[in-house]
Amino acid sequence: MTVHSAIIDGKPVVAQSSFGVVNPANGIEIGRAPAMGEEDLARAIAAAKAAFPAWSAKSDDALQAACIAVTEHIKASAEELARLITLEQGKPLNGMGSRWEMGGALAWAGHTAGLSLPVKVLQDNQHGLVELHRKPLGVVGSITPWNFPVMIGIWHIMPALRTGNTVVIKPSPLTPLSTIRLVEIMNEVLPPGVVNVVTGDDSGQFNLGAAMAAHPDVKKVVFTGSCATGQKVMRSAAETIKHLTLELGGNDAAIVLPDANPAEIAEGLFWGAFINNGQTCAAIKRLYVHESIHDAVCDELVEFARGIPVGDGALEPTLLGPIQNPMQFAKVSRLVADAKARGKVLLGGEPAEGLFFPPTIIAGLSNGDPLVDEEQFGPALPIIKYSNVEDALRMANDSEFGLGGSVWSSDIAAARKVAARMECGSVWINKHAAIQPNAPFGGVKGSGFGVEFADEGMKEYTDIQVIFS
Ligand code: TXE
Repeated sequence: MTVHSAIIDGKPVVAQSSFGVVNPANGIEIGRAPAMGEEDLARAIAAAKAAFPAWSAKSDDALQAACIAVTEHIKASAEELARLITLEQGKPLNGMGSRWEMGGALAWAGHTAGLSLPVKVLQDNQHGLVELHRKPLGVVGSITPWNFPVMIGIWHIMPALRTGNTVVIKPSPLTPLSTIRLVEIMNEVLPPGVVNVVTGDDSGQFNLGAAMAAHPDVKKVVFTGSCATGQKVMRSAAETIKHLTLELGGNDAAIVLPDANPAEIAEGLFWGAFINNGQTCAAIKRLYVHESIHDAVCDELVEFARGIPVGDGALEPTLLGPIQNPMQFAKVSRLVADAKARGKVLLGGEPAEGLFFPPTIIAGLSNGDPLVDEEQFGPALPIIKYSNVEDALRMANDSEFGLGGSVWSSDIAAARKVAARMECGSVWINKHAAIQPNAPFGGVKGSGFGVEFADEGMKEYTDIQVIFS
């Protein structure tokens, strides 16, 4: 079995041991990644640190040109990367799958390359000139999850590079191969050491992510993953007072107002919930529907969901693949088994073969039921009936999370008023999870802090220096 090499200082690196990466569609090992230790991590961070002075000294135009070149170079390998994502992540090539993920990755890379944080003049008068400069931080540590390995890697790496930082990325042990390949491709056009990748399997005493978050030469950690691990990152980073961006879990609520048109919104609701099999930080994870249209919305949603082909993501017609890993499969199975005893299964409800779990829709649930309160992060949607909007808002906001939310209505002005009262970082009207590179994205409450994307996201990779003259 091929052992893929990590990339440190522009060179391929293997470790003494390796770990297997499995295709979730069939359980077959598709490759191995290096199980790296403390010395490998130290080398990667040292390489990024050594590359920093020259990279950060580049002019803004030169950084921009380099980021455009990186984007163009990735574009040439988009199909290869999409196929690798499908192999290790399980998502389909088509639909909102790996080709879509690569489209997103390129859109974000291109947009970020085009941004700029010029010097801002705060004052220029007889009392003097006061300028606000944005300075890169140094080595940025990126820790990514398994749901969108390449797109989230791009979200972390590109703003760091654009602002003059260097990077060490550590992908999830479940999906390391597409990140390794991404970094390999980037290294074909970047100076050595500017972007490095290290891999480890989170087993045993040594945890690569934790060590990265504690390392004194890493000046910032950008982390996307679970709340529990985010807390650990925060603790590890405290000793060295690192900058942090934490994009943690979510339990997004969607509120369907009484004037919504069930037939018109069914498709948007379905993909808002089942995008990437529900394994998406900002997906609909609780659906609140007004009693007057509850049954019609359930019927339309189930009707739409019945037509979705589930299978091996490598087959062109597939639109939903397997759950990515056994831990997640067990979590979804547990929550669905519990919900079946409490509510009414409208669709699915029984695990299929291997890691396949059919789209599952369960009505008759309420806040307090585990499938409603916990982040299921899988293809199982709870529906909660409500009778007045105040109740719906109270239930939607009664969560430790605050990533995204949505309101569905034929009256946009009314929907905007409800949206403004939701406690979350992004609210969409008549759509969900429709993130875009020119709008900042981040969570409130337990979903983390700091934003990604747009100027606001780039600023998080800089320190402010004010020069008074
Ligand atoms: O995440 P982890 P897991 C949620 C989802 C899922 C749960 C667990 O609910 O069921 O998280 O998934 C690295 N210090 N999300 O276990 O552990 C790890 O190697 C630093 C939501 O996969 O958070 C991986 O690279 N890093 C989420 C990354 O952290 C550590 C996406 C994320 O893994 C570490 C994924 C440590 N001590 C899961 N231990 C989203 N926001 O979209 C592990 N890691």
